[in-house]
Amino acid sequence: MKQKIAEGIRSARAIAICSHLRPDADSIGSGLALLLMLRQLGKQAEFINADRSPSPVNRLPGHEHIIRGQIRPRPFDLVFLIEGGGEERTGQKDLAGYERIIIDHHLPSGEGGSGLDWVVPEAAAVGELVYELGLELGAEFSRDIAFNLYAAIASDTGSFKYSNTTARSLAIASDLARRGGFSPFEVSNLLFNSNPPEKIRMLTRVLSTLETALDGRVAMIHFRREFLDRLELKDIETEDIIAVARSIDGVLVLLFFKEIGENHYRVSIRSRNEFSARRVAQAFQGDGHHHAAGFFYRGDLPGAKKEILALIAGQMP
Ligand SMILES: [Mn+2]
Repeated sequence: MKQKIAEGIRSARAIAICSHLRPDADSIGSGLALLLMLRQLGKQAEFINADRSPSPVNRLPGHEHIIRGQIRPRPFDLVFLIEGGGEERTGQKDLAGYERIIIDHHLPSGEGGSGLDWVVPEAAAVGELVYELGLELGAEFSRDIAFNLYAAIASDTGSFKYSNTTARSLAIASDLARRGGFSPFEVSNLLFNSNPPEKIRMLTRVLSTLETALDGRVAMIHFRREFLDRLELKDIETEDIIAVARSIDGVLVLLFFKEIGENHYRVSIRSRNEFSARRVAQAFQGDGHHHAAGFFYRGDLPGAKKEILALIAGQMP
């Protein structure tokens, strides 16, 4: 597949890249690395995103190249969709008529781009796939390209700690650090040691909602919109809050409820071992990976907890 994508790139002149809404370090880092590779090849390439990047993702090298808005009506021969296609995922209102290629490591959820979609669920991050594509294209891994790809992988693996980390992830990361001439700590420092104080205040509020259920095998935390009221934060990046709550010994499932409207929640599920977060999410029309998935829930919080816990209880080993 990557050979075919490389051919597609070689024969295109103008190429757009777009990531998903609420972009993370994998989608932005991978997209920026691809952008820089395409420009290196002399392509007229643009990275166009509907959503603003949260901090610290907006400090990745080259981030200033990203244009906010819609791809339509600009002319492009090829559009890369990083981590999923479809309007709901990308925020792009009109992609029909463009030649599209999805590069993703989530199982496809229906909205394909073209016959050239490249989806590898075994990859820890899209950063690993863009690295492979870079080798195929014969790209020169400049410092910024390598740094962005390393950041993409480091972020999606929680600094190479999560269950998705493979020997391949480590080998790629090592090669990137060597080619890019940066120290891994520079990336860790940017991604993990750059929290504003407000973020830590938010963390204490969310963690104070901690509850456990089903004999300590399920942990639940929630975020209320009013938590933001006295803080200057516009939105929160939740992955590290989730990581703290799911680190509790004996917890197999973590549920994070984020209030996004009146009686409307985005529910993130994280699981360990055999327990499938994805199966729970699918029962509520959501999707994701085996250990990380999510869905939207309409209704009040006590009702949501009751309904979801009943389902989880039925799936516990
Ligand atoms: Mn990812």
